[in-house]
Amino acid sequence: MFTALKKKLGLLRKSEDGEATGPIGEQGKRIREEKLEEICWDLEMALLESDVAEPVAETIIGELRENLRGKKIAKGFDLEDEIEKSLRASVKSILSANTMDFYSTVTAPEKPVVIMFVGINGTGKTTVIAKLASMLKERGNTVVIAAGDTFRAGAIEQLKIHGDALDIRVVSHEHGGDAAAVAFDAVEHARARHRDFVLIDTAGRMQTNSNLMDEMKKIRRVADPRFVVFVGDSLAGNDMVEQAKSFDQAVGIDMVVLTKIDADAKGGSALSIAKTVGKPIVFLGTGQKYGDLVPFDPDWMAQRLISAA
Ligand SMILES: Nc1nc2c(ncn2[C@@H]2O[C@H](COP(=O)(O)OP(=O)(O)OP(=O)(O)O)[C@@H](O)[C@H]2O)c(=O)[nH]1
Ligand SMILES: [Mg+2]
Repeated sequence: MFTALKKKLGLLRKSEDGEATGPIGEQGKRIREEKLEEICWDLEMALLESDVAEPVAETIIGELRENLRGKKIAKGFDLEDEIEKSLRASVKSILSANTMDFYSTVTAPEKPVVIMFVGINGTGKTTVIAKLASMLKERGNTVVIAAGDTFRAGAIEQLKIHGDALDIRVVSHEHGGDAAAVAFDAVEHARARHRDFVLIDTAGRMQTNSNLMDEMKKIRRVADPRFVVFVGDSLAGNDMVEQAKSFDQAVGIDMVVLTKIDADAKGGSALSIAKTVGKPIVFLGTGQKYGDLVPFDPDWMAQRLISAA
């Protein structure tokens, strides 16, 4: 991840001996001001290339500038190490600002706990629901899934395949039916049978499509979920921030799952979401199998973003 940043850091190491861009400064002194600015500029560009939103990149580089400015070039001073340390600390602090333990948050005495999943098309909502249903079941919970995507051809079938594989009840109506009614039925079904959780799947929709956004609001009104989870595709980069904000405005999101982390070479979306949307990231999707859903860990993510630079 952060491929562009890693490349820049690699180039810096080469230029530390002064070949390409001039030396960083004399031993015992501080880093030359022009050199410091050049480094900060380069790294800020690299962060932006890695899908880090502008204000977030500015914060990180601002902290780096302050840290480097105070450093004396002692014997054995390793600029790249200093930069890495500073970047990792900034990234970790951003990622740690708003965390939430999913299981302790969603565990409630009143059953069922209803959780609705929203997001634009193809981000991985249905897959996340299947993964989560599998996890909850493994933890001894009972789960009902609502096939609330009555819009896309094949969506109900897709969920039923998961339901069969996991031996979990999927409540569905016919294709084209009223999604809110499906969600309502699933909640009633779960209530009557004292099930622990209802996971409501919804159709993917662009945040700009007001009809579909209204339909989503209706599902929320009718099913009255305890939590709304925004599922974002990490490959969408900064677009995801806008999506999350729009969905939050429309239905109020409580938490975020970031998917396709395994395919994302840039990695900035986690930072951008954590800093600008203000909702905790609870899980990362790291593949297509049921087990590929890991609780979000700021340390792990900071390490993955910055190390091996
Ligand atoms: N590599 C990878 N692929 C994923 C991940 N999560 C989901 N996918 C894949 O992304 C594609 C879309 O996933 P879905 O779960 O159908 O997405 P959706 O948001 O329900 O899509 P719509 O209902 O059409 O809006 C599928 O091919 C999934 O296997 C992930 O974490 N990593
Ligand atoms: Mg789906």
